[in-house]
Amino acid sequence: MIRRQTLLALALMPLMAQAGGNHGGGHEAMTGSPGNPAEVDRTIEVTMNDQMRFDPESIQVEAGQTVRFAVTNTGQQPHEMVIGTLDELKAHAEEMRRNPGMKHEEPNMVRLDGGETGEIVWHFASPGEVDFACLIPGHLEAGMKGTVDVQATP
Ligand SMILES: [Cu+2]
Repeated sequence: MIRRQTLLALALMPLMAQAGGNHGGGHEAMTGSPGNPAEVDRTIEVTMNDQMRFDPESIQVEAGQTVRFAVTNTGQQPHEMVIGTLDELKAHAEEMRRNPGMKHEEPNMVRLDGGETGEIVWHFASPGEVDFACLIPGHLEAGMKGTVDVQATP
């Protein structure tokens, strides 16, 4: 009986880990929330390219800031910038691999065809590290990701 429960617990563990990586509200406090375009503190320009890179890959902001990411796809292929924790982003990338036709439009992301520009307005509430990535199949795996270092307000 005990052995059976242990096995069940072990079997459930990967599922639980995966569920934790989904769009649970629990992460929101950590990564921030959609920002109010009328309250933007600063604009940061980001480019995405067919070398599967964001430029810059490393961004610093202060906790409490609302940031407008002005994003340009300088490549020919579609790319997207999605903000979240790396676990969340990987789980989402896996979902997209299983459903290639999946359309997703959320305030934490912008998807752009080659040459297009767009923006994300995001409020970084608390200090910590927030990740961003391109979730088009193969892109995150090729290294298309970056981090926002949210520093404590002095
Ligand atoms: Cu991409």
